[in-house]
Amino acid sequence: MQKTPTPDLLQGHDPAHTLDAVFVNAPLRDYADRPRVNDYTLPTLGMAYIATVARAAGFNVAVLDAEAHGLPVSDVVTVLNTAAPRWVGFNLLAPTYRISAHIADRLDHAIKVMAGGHQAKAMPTQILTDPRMRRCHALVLGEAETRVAALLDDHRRRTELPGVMWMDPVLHRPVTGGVPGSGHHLAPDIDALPFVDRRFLAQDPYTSAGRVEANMVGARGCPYDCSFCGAAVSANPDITIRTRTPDNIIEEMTRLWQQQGVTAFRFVDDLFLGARRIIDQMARAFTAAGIGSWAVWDATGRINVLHRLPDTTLDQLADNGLREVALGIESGSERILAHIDKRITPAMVRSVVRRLTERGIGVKGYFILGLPTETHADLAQTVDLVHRLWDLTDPLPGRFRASVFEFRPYPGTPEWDRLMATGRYSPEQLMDYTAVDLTDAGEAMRSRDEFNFSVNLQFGEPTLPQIRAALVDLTHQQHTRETTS
Ligand code: B12
Ligand code: SF4
Repeated sequence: MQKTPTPDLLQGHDPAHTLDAVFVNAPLRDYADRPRVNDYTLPTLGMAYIATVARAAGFNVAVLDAEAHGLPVSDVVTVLNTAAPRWVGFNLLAPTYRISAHIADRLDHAIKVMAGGHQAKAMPTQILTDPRMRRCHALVLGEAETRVAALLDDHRRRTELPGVMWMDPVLHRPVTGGVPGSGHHLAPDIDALPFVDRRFLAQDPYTSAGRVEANMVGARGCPYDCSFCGAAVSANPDITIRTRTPDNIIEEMTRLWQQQGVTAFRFVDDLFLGARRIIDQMARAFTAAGIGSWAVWDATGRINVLHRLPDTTLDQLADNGLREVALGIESGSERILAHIDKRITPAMVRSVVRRLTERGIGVKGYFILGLPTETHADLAQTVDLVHRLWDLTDPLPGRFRASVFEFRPYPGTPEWDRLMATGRYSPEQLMDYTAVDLTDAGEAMRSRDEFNFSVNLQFGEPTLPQIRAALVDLTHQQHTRETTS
């Protein structure tokens, strides 16, 4: 018998009082069709920030992470209609838009909808004119903490808020709010924001191999323009790049340690180790605070920036507890790296990976197969680079692990614009993300099943079966290395 979904799936609210809002992270696919096979996903920190600020402003709000709970879409609708909040908010990413719109369409009439996230920024008009989003009273472009709190207040008007859009009922076209002096909403002071209230998160802090771990956002925005990336600077002209002060970050880490026993942290933002000045500042502050004596941490970084760092700084980062750096390597082909504006070379990659792993710092390298214009030779060079990095790091104290994805276009990115300019595709084709079931290929593919989706178009020479065979092979080899070492 199927279980009735209960509002227990809602996180962080006060169940004794009426709900002002539920913020929903839609599932990547409908888990009624095929259950989720993975039991961990990174937390939705953006929505938790919004919920934290709304609570501080006096509202009773919850987060429903339908991806983390692996919920069927019909259960999400039932939970929301049963909870009957005044508002439901959606974090729209390109691949989760379709499911989010489907849920919004089935909400009770009394519930108002607001939405934000990358897709909101990339395609606002298409969203507001989508009949399934007819109850969308506010589409919030960009960082939304203070504007969401204002929207929940019935006395505040959306017309006052910059970057908030809705469908004008008289003009029948999208309009945008904002009055002089309201610009501060667009780039909240990230040191002044409260620390994320983790009661809004389904799986954070969490325990892994006996250690309590937590995810954090250390910075916002990225100055680079990698052609495939939703965080690319040209896709986010509204974002002011900011890093939290080292003191503010250290205070949150220390509190998590003292209150919840957290001793491992993962900075999930675009580019925590992305600029020399910030790295030097963080390293000095972490050393002064003795972070390395009780914590380990993982962060995103950039190869060209790390390449320019002196050995002494890398030594200091290792002493500070830096456990693993996530690096976008993407391709082993110099031509493809130039085409996607990555500003790195395979030689730089090898040197940075060696220098980090020599110091015991792990490296997680992200790769994309099937990028536009990729040739068979380019794909072979990527596969070869992964093997060379495994071989290079095998005798060294730090591990290298490869995480391989199939290319998917996202609206608003430079690659999307380039593909559209060819005249060969429609937006609907480029956004037709469908789950690809590679779980027959074993445990390695099951553990990352939710990330296997595709628009099923061939953008270079290798065919989709060839791309997926290479992806499965590399993922399988990576898994075998981890489980047998
Ligand atoms: C950590 C991360 C994840 C985590 C957590 C995702 C999550 N839902 O929060 C995991 C690993 C689970 C993940 C999964 C996926 N991710 Co991801 N992820 C990121 C990453 C690196 C950081 C996100 C983050 O925490 N930022 C910091 C916070 C403060 O910002 P934020 O999340 O954007 O939230 C702010 C605003 O967007 C807005 N907002 C957010 N939610 C809402 C809701 C409402 C109601 C409103 C009004 C506003 C609003 O206000 C927030 C606070 O200021 C970004 C890169 C980036 N720059 O965003 C990619 C990114 C967002 N991910 C992306 C994608 C595509 C995905 C996946 C679909 C799969 C994939 N990687 O290919 C899945 C989606 C699963 C899902 N349902 O969440 C793309 C989005 C591209 C696009 N145009 O849609 C990005 C930009 C990276 C990329 N590949 O280009 N991701
Ligand atoms: S891939 Fe990384 S460096 Fe490139 S634009 Fe995206 S976040 Fe920035």
